[in-house]
Amino acid sequence: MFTLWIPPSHPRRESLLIRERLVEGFKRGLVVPEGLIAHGRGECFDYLIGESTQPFAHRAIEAAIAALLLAKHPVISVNGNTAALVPGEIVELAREVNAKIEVNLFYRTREREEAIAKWLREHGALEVLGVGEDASATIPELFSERRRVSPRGILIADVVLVPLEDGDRTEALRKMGKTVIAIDLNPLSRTARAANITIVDNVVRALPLMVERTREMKKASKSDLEHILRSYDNNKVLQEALRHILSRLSELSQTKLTLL
Ligand code: PTJ
Repeated sequence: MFTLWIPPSHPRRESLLIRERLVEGFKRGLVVPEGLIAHGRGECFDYLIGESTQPFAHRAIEAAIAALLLAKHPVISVNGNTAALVPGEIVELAREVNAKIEVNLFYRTREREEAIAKWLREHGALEVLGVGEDASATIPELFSERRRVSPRGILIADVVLVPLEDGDRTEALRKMGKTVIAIDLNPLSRTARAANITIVDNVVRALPLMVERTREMKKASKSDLEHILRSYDNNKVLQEALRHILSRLSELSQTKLTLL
């Protein structure tokens, strides 16, 4: 496999390995070609952020976990890219917060639904919703294939975690009164701006962190979790993400950039 050819000392090794996971996911029929393009867009923003989890993302993660732990029917929505990048962490997080896992695809085909569900089961999922006849309910005002959801999952969910989403669905879910948590490297995307809580970070960093933080936060009282949620301001978090990019670029623009 190509990954064997990336030397340990390669300065972009991590990033190349993540790419390889997506290419593998593409070959397995989990990821669509458009998903590879979407990843490239994400990589660009990750460069701007500095490829590390920033304080604004930590705050959003904390609020997201509070929302998931307080929820009656939490659901983690999974698309091709997320399944390829963090399958084990999705299963672990679902277990920690007692959430359902539902496959929800923009480019929906029965083959992909089943391939993703099988992949998640191989990573420990006991139940995966949203496959075949199970996706029998519809989200009003949504015309993409994402409108089809499970009546036992997203339809009745009060909190939905949507890593790597499209803005339309986030808005439609909000109109249905659901709390939407997005993970999106682009703080300017419609998803990022429409969600209740936006974690501006790479899913490969955010998901493992969420699992770790959930284990700690499960010990907190209900009123502490409610306080975290009440004092969270997504607009401030998005503004901070942009200010972080601005100051980073401003600092970089005054340093020596050439390598040799
Ligand atoms: O698997 P499907 O059929 O549901 O299709 C999935 C894709 C991703 C193709 C579909 O949802 C899509 O077209 O998404 P968009 O509109 O391109 O949005 C993807 C968003 O995710 C963009 O804002 C990217 O910046 C962001 N993104 C890409 N990779 C990552 C990411 N955010 C966090 N972590 C990443 N690794």
